[in-house]
Amino acid sequence: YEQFKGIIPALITPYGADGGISDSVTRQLVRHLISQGAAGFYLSGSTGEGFLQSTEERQQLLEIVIDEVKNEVPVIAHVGAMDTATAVQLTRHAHTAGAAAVSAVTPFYYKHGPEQVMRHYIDIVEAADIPLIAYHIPGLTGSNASVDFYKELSQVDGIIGLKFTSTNVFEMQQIMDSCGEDFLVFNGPDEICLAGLTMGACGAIGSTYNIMTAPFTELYRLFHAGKLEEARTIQYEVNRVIRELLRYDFIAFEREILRLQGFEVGSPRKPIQQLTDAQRADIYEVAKRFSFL
Ligand code: SI3
Repeated sequence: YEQFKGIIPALITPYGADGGISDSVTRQLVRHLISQGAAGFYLSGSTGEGFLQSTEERQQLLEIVIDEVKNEVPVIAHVGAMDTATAVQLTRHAHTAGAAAVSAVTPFYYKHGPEQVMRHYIDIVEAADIPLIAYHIPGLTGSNASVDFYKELSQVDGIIGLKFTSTNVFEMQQIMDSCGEDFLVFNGPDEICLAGLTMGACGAIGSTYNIMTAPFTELYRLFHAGKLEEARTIQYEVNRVIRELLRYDFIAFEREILRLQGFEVGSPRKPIQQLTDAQRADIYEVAKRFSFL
């Protein structure tokens, strides 16, 4: 699974004037991000608003991106859902459409025990011949699976890794140590990308790589070249932008930056924050200050 490495944007989903997925802007954005160094794409995750989309839309987005990307970089389809049936349906589709892997958050809303969560993942991985990357994001799912749970999960055939979105780097390292070298762990929080790489993450999947692919790609390169101080300087720089971003809903903020850069990605779906004119003016100043324009 050598292909899964580097900086992978959790793609913002471009919406057109009719509110549906925009074929042309999706292609334009994906092309642009590849030119900036994107090492793959992660679709319909948290940033991609997967849970605010219909099953058909998630499938449509995947087909567009795969068609545009061809085999240049791997495309990972997030198929996570509250119910196993939807996740299984999306997995079968992702396999047919030619995705490199699927990924799924732990099922949320209802509180399931570890056996049920394990069964959910096994049902997904048995649905089609496509590798699965589990997705740990306790801040959003409310489900905090343990290191021992992931150790067991890593032994299931076809489950090749975990996207770890928590700033608990010790827990991340414990998962890596328990699951073995072949189990891929992706850093989730962009603000600690370098810390995650230092612990042993194979790459990073995140939201701000939609707007800062190039500096993060450089950080990744410097880290692998052993130039830690230079990599740290970049992490500090991007974190100044992330500090501004955190004053807003991250999706609303990133969409506005992309819009200012000429990508008409549309507004996020409600109930995600809809920006006022004053907020747009503020983000415009941030964009100028940090040379996005
Ligand atoms: O699935 C996804 O869209 C992600 O990759 C989410 C990603 O891990 C983001 N985390 C959260 C909680 O949304 C980060 O990229 C995050 O937006 C960023 O680090 C800024 O805090």
